[in-house]
Amino acid sequence: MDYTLYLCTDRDLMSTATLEEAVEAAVQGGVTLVQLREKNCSSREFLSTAIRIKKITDAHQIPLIINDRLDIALAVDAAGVHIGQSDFPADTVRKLVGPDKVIGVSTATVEEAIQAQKDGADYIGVGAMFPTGTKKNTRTVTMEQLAEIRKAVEIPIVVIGGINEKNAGMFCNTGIDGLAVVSAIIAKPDIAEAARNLKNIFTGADEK
Ligand code: TZP
Ligand code: MG
Repeated sequence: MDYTLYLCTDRDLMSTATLEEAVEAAVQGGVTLVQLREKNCSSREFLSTAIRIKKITDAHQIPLIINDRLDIALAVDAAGVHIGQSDFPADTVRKLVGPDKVIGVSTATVEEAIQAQKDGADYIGVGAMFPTGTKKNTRTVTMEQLAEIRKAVEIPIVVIGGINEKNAGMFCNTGIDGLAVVSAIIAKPDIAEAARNLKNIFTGADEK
């Protein structure tokens, strides 16, 4: 898995008419992983969206992760599922999805990160690193706490929450594996360009 640039979708924020267009553009721009995050739709709609988005990610050989819903992840044979601290614990999810699916867990403390790793998570999302309007009731993680979490676990870490072109460079030498981004990609008028810029900043490709 390449965690370098992880797009989490949000149809309320996308600059395009359809989610398919947004995901296609983001993939063109170099996103390495896509998480389908649907907060306000029926199970049936979530399923049909997942089927449509997976056609795009499959065509580009990009893994698709489903937010919250392991049943949908299994139904569409997604690469994995991403769960939060109020969802089923990762060890329970692991029993249900088997050894091959990727499990990501949202964490904001060293304790949660260690627990996620112990429970069989493949990666953790750490944040919110910065204020964000995309999700309500986030907990804040400082750069110092991130460094503690990095020391405490071996599994890959993606940072999330308010990541944009201005602050992405702060993560270059932190030992983390990638940037997870919603609005700074999907809400931009040119989604592909936004993805390309963020990836270049994080990988150091735009350093002279
Ligand atoms: N989890 C923690 S912060 C957040 C999620 C899903 C939202 C991140 O969105 P943005 O637009 O990249 O700040
Ligand atoms: Mg969740």
